[in-house]
Amino acid sequence: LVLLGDLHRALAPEPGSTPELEMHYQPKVALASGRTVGFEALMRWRHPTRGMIAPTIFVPLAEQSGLIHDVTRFALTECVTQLARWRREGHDIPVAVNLSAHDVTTSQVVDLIEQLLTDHAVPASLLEVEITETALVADRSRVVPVLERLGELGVRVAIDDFGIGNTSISQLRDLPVDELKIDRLFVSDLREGGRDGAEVVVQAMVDLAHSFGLRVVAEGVEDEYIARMLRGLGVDHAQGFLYSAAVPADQVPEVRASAG
Ligand code: G
Ligand code: G
Ligand code: MN
Ligand code: NA
Repeated sequence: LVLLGDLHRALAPEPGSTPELEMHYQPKVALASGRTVGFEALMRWRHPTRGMIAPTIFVPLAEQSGLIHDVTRFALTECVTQLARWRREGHDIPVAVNLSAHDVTTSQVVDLIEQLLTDHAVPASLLEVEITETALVADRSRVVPVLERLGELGVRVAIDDFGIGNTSISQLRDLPVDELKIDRLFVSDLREGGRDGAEVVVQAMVDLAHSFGLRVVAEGVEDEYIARMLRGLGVDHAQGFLYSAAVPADQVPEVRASAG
């Protein structure tokens, strides 16, 4: 209850007060070249007395209380503003924003995205959204038209945390998405001495995704051994502590230098 009021305050800060919410950026790296090809934006809450509060705590709280649309608005506004700033500095590099299941059952979020891109003169091709597999299939008849509108705008859509939901192959085929992000559970199974058959599972996901024309991203890549395996399995992009954790925007140039 205390947290809910606090989240409200964090989302609508008094002018001149220290901002509590902030987006951090984790690089996505092309496995073939080792180059940074984009970023995933992850929200951070620096609470004045409780310290850092993880999104796994406050996002569900926001979803239950109806504040999620304000959380999403904050994330999208910050990211589009940052995209515009990077563009001015000569870097056209895509950023992916996580959307909640609650965001994608109506097209309001598409209107917001369209408005932000127009206001900041940012091309839609630089913005991507990530939606969990579970959210995508839970309310398909309402979600699919929203995804189609995003596609018409030119915003790319990724299926997040893929593999832990129960999407059938035909459901996957019919989703208007561009990218599939393999959940880090399957990625960590690939570690040296990891789970038997882990490679076969990831290979099947890669082949399925590629046969539908989707790009494949592996999440939670923590060591070079796993990165090598993923490269061999044909995974396109990777994200994880091997490359960098999520960092504030002003630390991103260093990230790019070390990854490039
Ligand atoms: O970076 P991290 O461990 O803190 O993220 C934990 C979870 O919180 C991830 O599943 C991520 O998708 C989610 N998350 C992070 N930032 C946002 C955000 O801006 N919006 C939403 N809806 N979820 C987010
Ligand atoms: O669910 P989603 O993919 O949106 O969230 C990404 C989450 O994974 C964030 O909490 C982020 O901090 C975390 N993360 C990023 N890289 C790694 C990694 O290499 N290992 C682990 N264990 N977590 C990671
Ligand atoms: Mn994500
Ligand atoms: Na994920």
